[in-house]
Amino acid sequence: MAFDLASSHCFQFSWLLVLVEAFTEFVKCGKDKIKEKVKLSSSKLCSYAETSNLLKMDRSKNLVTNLQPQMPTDNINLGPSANPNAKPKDFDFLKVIGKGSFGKVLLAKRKCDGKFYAVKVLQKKTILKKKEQNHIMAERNVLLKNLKHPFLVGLHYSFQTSEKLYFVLDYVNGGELFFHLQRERCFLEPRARFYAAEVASAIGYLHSLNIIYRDLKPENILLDCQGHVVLTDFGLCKEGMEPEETTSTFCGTPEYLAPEVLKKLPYDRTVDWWCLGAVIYEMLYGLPPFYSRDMSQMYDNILNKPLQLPATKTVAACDILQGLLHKNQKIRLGAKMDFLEIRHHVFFSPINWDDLYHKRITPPFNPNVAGPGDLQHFDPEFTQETVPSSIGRTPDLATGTSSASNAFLGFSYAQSDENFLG
Ligand code: ISQ
Repeated sequence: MAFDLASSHCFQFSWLLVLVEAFTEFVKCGKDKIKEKVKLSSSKLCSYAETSNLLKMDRSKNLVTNLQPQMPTDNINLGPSANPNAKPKDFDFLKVIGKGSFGKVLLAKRKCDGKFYAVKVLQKKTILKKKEQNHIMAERNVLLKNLKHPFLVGLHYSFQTSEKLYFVLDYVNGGELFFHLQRERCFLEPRARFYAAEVASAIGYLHSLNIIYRDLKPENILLDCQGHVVLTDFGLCKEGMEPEETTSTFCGTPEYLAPEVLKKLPYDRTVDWWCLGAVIYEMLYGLPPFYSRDMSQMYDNILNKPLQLPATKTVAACDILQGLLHKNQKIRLGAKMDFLEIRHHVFFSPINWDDLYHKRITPPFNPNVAGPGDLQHFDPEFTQETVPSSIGRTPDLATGTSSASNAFLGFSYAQSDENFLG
């Protein structure tokens, strides 16, 4: 009998987190350690009346208290986005439209209704091999939080086979902000302000849920068909960060690494405001701040070189860049009041934030896409790649009892059916 948390209104995200944590630990440390963890987790869980009921239900099914290595993974549906009936065969996979930290994003057409989606496909094995399962767990947990914001990519549902994870996302075809920026070298201030405000609004929302985005860069900022910003790639989001907390896990893109991240010091949500500063800087000046072709020189610049702002921009623009790109995270703009400080900065004074949120501001640039199948704004480097080679040819195990499979409980589970791999 299926254990369907998604349809239970007792569903608590904290409950899910503890389970996921436990299973991750299982793969990493083996059975003994996980039993300990589950014991601990159970007592934590029992403080919630509703989850306590769920736990009792689990006990009768040996799902939580009697973890065995052979535990089946094909009948657990933990999250609101998991679709137990979905399978790869539901889609025609057409093109590679992006490469993320853990996998690829494919343009896919759903056979039943002809709708286009961006399907993010992640290899469980790769993730485990890279010992990055915690990160992908973070991605999944973040996605399972049912995030909804006008400038965050929408997740329709998720599913898995024994080898892969699939996230069915909105297909956004206005192109990467980076793609447009490269074509135009730099943007004028009003255009940069508009994108920066939509990005800041999405980051503010994530922060309000204790999620740090961490990997803000132009490649992760897409435009929709109208020209509004859509942030993608939650693979590196760090969740569950209370305002005072920090983390020292290294993640990010070299150009936009904040000094504290480079130094592997603990960092907090102000890292996202540094990245916003880096994006604004690149939009206005055409290159990342502290840029050097020599990577080690650039690292040194980020750590030691004072920010230089050629006086071709307004005082407001220079001031927000100085504030966001402060090497000391304690005095960086956003360190005290987070998003509030950013929205009240004079650089954003022309922005009506309520209008912005409701997409009542006409975007400064219309990507002019012909339709959902229009790939003109995607880098040919991706779009010319054929699907078969890009998602790998490894056979998918049918049993789902490997440690790779066990590590990804929480997705709906479909029998292997990946003939499209060729
Ligand atoms: C949605 N549409 C186009 C490209 C994408 C890349 C990553 C995630 C979602 C996407």
